[in-house]
Amino acid sequence: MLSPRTLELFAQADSGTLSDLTALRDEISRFLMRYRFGVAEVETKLDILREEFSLVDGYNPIERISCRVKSIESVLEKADRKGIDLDLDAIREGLSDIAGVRVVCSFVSDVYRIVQLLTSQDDITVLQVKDYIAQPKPNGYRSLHVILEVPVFLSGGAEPVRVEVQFRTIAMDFWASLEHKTYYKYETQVPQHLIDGLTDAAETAAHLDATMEQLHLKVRSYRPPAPTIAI
Ligand code: 0O2
Repeated sequence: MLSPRTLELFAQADSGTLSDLTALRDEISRFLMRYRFGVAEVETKLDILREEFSLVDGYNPIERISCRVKSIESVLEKADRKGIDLDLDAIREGLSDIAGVRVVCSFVSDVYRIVQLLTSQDDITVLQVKDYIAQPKPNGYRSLHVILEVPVFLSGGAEPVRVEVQFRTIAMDFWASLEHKTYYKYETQVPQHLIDGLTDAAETAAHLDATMEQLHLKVRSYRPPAPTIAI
């Protein structure tokens, strides 16, 4: 739905301006389309791993996968904030999180296993790894971020597309979503007691992850005793 202001601008524009706007719209659509395809490629790879694990292992290490491509408004806002030229080539080079995939795993060991299985695939190029699980941020944020390139096969040939994949456990995801909501609500003026509370909660979540993993290993290695036969 176009806003009244946009409709007014359209009414005032001459035919040259209108065709420039149409060309710009098409260019932006093509720009974002590649990222949608890149996300779909990564999601398919993760779905295949998830399904194979469920069938072969009877155990699913991936709890959920979510994907998003930033809106053009948010791409332009971030490029502007980072001092990147508002030119699509410069933005493609300068921003690594236009396409994003988030993978939530049950346990920390699953995170590393899935990262390894995904990033060792032949057509994936890893550009950067930030391991905030091994080295959490000072506020307690934990996740493992991989910036990778995946080829997207278009009519003109293969094109590498950059995708940021965030891997975390359920507990890390729970924490990150509350922390994000807190900052959104207080708009950076978060009271110190809430900041401290979140940092403590991140430690509690990490402790829960470790305890749950130990219990999970015990349950997986448990073999029920053979039934005794009464004579
Ligand atoms: P959104 O809307 O989730 O995409 P960058 O700002 O990405 O250019 P930076 O800060 O070095 O560079 O990237 P980093 O550390 O890899 O973090 C990028 C993303 O990780 C963020 O994206 C968040 O999604 C997540 N993240 C990082 N730190 C925190 C944190 O302290 N709390 C929470 N809740 N999430 C975090 P965006 O662009 O901020 O947002």
